[in-house]
Amino acid sequence: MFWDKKMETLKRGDLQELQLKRLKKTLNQVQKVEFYRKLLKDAGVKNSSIKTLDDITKIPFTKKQDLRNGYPFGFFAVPLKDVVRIHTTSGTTGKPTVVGYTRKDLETWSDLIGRNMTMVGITRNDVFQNMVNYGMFTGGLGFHYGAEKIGMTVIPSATGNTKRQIEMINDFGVTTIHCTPSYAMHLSEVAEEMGTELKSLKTGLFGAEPWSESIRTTLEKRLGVIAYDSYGLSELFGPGVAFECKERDGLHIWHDSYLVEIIDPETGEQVSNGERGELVVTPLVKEAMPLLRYRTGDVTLLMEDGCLCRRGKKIARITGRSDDMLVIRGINVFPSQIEHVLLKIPEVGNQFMVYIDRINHLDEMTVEVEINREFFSGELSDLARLQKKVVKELRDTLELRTTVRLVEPGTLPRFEGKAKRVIDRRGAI
Ligand code: DLL
Repeated sequence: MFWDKKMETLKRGDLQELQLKRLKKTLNQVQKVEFYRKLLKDAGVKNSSIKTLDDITKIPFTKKQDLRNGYPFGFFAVPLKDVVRIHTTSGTTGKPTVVGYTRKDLETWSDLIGRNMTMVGITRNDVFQNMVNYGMFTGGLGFHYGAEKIGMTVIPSATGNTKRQIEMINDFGVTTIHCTPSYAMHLSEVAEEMGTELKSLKTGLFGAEPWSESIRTTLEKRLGVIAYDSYGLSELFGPGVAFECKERDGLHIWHDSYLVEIIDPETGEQVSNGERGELVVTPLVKEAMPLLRYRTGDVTLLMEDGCLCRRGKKIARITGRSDDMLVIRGINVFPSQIEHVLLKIPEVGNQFMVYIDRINHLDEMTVEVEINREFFSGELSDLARLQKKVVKELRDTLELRTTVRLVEPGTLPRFEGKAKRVIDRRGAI
């Protein structure tokens, strides 16, 4: 029911025609936003300037910082009364990035997720446990409504209480799970400790953070699932932007809904075919918050045409980011956020280091920070209190549990050039 065969197997010429038509519509829609009216005017781009898809390079990029500057609703192209849902994306200093959806956007988004799931053979006969955060994170409600649209039996279990999650999988005969790959690893270990086999499971949908082929092999073996990679970002609705098909060799990006470019992050020029670079996307079907040439910060490449499933363009797995954003257990973190939190606590200095490790398959973040003797006696009980305070402040801002180590003043590295305060020891993906 959800295989949109016509859209997904469009011939090149027909696809380009559709994309151009939708790009022009998007160009009209964005002009309801002051930022875009100015951006286009300054760049001398008029509606008539876009005659072919290649003309898109005349339009300047939109960056995450632009969206931040528009906080909260500066990028909405419809009146607030027509916005029926808001999500926010973590990973910014101070205020988050806000994304909005009209009723039609929610339909479009659910359809895309429905298409993803159908592509890998999931049907209304499947029982689906959605083990991700159901709050402002787009992974929860996004997958929930996509799954309901197909008619699956949906269990909105959200995160936490892993033993209970495992019991539900067994008791309800769950066939399909969705979570971050790190949580899936944890789940598999807890199941092993409990000495239980997750016999009903068939399919695992994993995403929201980078993961590797070796993790896939381990997850498939331990959980007894076929594991698929799911990619998306809040600014482009959320999950559902690109997804693996049964071949599991690259992710199909829904080319009728997203116009894709790969650029050199330094020069902003498009790279040659097959070369790695930053993914830039112009969504073609968004109503509440249309965007032009959005720089995702994610590094990938466009793969050769010709997947066995006959669906169109694929991108390779995301191998990293071109900016300094970290994705830790699916949560986006900018080092500047950590700095921001520490600067507000006078008992610690402004020298800090961040270490990211993968321990038992889960990302762990450790923050080392120098104490400030001026404000702080150094009593042991005070140290313990201060340590707890820093953990709490970091958790409140980042929504992430961290380990905090307080160290003597003057012991952390100082930098002559660009500071390198983040050491990511998770290894190459
Ligand atoms: O992570 C949306 C999502 C939810 C995708 C559930 C898949 C599953 P944000 O919180 O806005 O949205 O974070 C988006 O996460 O720019 C990537 O850097 C990273 N990311 C998402 N999916 C993948 C993936 C959701 N499959 C940011 N592989 C993106 C690697 C991913 N990185």
